[in-house]
Amino acid sequence: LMLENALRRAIERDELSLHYQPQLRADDGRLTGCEALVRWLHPEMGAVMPAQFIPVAEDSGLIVPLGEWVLRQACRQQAAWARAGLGGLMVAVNISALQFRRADFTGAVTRILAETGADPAWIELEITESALMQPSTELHERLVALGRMGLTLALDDFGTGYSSLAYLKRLPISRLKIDRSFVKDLPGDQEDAAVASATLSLGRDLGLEVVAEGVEQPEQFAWLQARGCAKMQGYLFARPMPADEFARWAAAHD
Ligand code: G
Ligand code: G
Ligand code: MN
Ligand code: NA
Repeated sequence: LMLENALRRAIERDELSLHYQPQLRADDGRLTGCEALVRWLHPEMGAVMPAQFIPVAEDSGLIVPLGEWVLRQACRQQAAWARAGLGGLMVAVNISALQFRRADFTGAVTRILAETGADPAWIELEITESALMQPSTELHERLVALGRMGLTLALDDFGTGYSSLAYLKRLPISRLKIDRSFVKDLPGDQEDAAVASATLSLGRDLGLEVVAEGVEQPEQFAWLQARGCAKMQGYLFARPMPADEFARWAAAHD
C-alpha cells in the first residue's frame, strides 16, 4: 500500500521518465527504432524498477493512468524526434493487458495521438501474448481498429503464453518478440533453442517479423541471425537510455 500511494504521487509529481533501448536490424546493424521503458526515480527510495512497481500498478488499477502517461510521453518524444530530423525511428510502447482490455483503450490512443501530434506510422504497441489469451470478437476488432489507425502491433513476451496458432494467423499483428527468457541461455539450452527456432519459423510462415530481446552475447546474436531473426535488442548493442542520450547514441551509430 505504501508503494501504491507513492506510485500514485509519482504520476502526479513527474517522478516517472522513459528510457529508450535501441532495436537494430540483424543483417546490417542499422538502427530501426527503440522500445520505451518506464523508470521511476523516487525522491527518497531512489530508482524503483518496473519489475517492482508494474505489478503494483496492475493490482491497484494505477496501470491505466500510468500506461496513458507512458504512451503520451512516448508519442511526444516521437513527434519531437521527427521535428529534430530523427524521424524514421519506430517507438515501441508496452501496453499492459489490463490497459488493452479496457473498452476505452482505442479512444485513449486516438486522443493521445491527436494531442501529441505523433505519427502513428512510427508508433508500435507491444501487447503481451497473455493479453490475447481469451480472444473475443471485441478484442480482435480492437486490434483491427488500431492497425487501421496506422499503428504497428507487436506480440510481446512471445512463447510465455499459449497462443493458439490458428488464432495467431488471423491476428492483425506484424511482429513477434521472442521473450528474453528464451534468449538468455542460447545457444546451449536445447529447450530454449527449440522455442526460439519454432518462433522464427512461425514468423517466417505467417509473414511476421521476429524481434529478439535480451541479446547479450555475440553467440546469441549469431545463432539468431543465422535463423533469420530480423531484429535484435539487448545489452550487446545498448542499454535503455534517457531520450537525449539515445539521440546522441543514434547519431553516433549511423
Ligand atoms: O525495463 P525493465 O527490464 O526493468 O522492465 C521490466 C518489466 O517491466 C518488463 O516486463 C517490461 O515490459 C515492463 N515495463 C517496462 N516499462 C513498461 C511500461 O511502460 N508499461 C508496461 N506495461 N510495462 C513496462
Ligand atoms: O517484458 P519486456 O520485453 O517489455 O521487457 C524488456 C525488459 O528487458 C526491459 O526492462 C529491459 O531493461 C530489459 N532488457 C533489455 N535488454 C536486456 C538484456 O540484454 N539483458 C537483460 N537482462 N535485460 C534486458
Ligand atoms: Mn516489451
Ligand atoms: Na518481453
